[in-house]
Amino acid sequence: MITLPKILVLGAGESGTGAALLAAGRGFSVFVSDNGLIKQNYKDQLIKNHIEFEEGEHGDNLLQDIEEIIKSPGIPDSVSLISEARRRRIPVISDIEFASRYTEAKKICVTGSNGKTTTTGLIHHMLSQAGLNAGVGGNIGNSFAFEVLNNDYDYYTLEISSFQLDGIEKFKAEIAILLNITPDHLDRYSNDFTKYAASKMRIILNQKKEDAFIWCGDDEASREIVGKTKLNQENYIISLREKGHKGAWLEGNTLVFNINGDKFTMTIEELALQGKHNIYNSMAAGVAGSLLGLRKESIKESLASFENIGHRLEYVANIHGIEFINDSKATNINAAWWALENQHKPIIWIAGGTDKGNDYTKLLDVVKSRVKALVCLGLDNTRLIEAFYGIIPSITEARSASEAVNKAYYLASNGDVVLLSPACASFDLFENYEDRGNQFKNAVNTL
Ligand code: UMA
Repeated sequence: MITLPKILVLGAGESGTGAALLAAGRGFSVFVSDNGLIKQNYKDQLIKNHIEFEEGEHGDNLLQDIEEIIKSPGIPDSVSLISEARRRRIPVISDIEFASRYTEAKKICVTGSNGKTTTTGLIHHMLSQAGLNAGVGGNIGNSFAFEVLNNDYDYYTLEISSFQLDGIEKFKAEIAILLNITPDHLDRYSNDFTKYAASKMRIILNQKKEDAFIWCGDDEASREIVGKTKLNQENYIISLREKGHKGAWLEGNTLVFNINGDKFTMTIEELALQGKHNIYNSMAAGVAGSLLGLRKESIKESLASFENIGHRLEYVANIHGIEFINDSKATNINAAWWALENQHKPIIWIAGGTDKGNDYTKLLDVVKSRVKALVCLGLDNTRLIEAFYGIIPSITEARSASEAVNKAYYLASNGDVVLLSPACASFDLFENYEDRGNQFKNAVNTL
């Protein structure tokens, strides 16, 4: 009998638990170590799958007999266990590296400091609309490991963070997208922007001639690092300033896609997602769709129909460093959980409305870790206040969208996000969720 190597999984969150389950399912002997308390839903899955774990510490002798470590992306390289593993030459990989070994699917991988969630969603929408057997995950939603464990897709659109890219060896994106690079997470990169940029650039690692790299020619930092890199693969530029290259550009109000001699156009008014940043996101998605051989009409329809999910994690504005997001369509607990989970900045949360018997305890973990203030936007906010009293440091009430926006703006600081994600229906104060979302957007735009 072949004995498979023993794997140590560090961290038992979304990525670690997914990787542990996948590894165990493939016959590896797995041990999971988390130096914090493991969330109940992940712990339940480890127990159910008979995977050994420890929590509250990374114990002694953890590295004994270990042949590979799968490190969760949130764990910095500086922890002593990782330094020791490197000294002993034990490979340390990320969950996306591990998961990629167990799927033949084509991977469309999106990275960048801003816009990756939207672009990932847009591409996934496009692939699904075209009838492809396609999944989505990575830095949003389910980890790639969980996806590979539970599904058998032909295509994956993956949002990928720099932390995940730091732990790849053979992982390859068939289509790699780099949207932009602006300073973020610099604490993990010795406050050195060039190190962070180099990490983002690993999105093209292992790409071959037949693979594609889509990047933004208008982004200075991307230009600089791409300029210093020898590209083996085809590269496609998205730009609002330059024209005539392979990729996409703007002529007046018309987007021109030019992929290997094949051209098609659509106006920016037709795009579902408005705003300059969304032109880049739509360009990147359209180029990717075209490279995958989707019909032009299908690509255009998808870029136009993505508005079906308007009021769903819709970016509204950035005012004095405070981002405003309209997620009015989140009328239940699950939707609000998703929205809260996907914010990476401190949240001023606007929630409430017609409560449909919500079980707010399901939000406690994510709220505790991310929400700094709650603005209750409903006629009767009693249940919401009871659920989060003593948990969220600041709770206040509002009876209109503009009052809620003004109060949230007052509570927010530079670097925060104001998120309208109500977890409740809108009928107490608004006609419907669209009306609530529109009133929210109007109030933000008049700040
Ligand atoms: N832990 C240890 N040892 C340590 C430090 C932490 O065991 O020294 C444990 C914690 O106690 C915790 C676990 O590690 O239980 C958490 O690991 P993690 O922080 O990597 O979180 P996951 O739940 O595995 O989520 C990660 C990504 N998180 C980070 O990169 C911080 C998720 O991106 C991603 O969706 C998920 O994997 C699936 O791939 C989140 C994120 O904030 C949304 N990403 C950053 C961003 O987008 O800006 C990069």
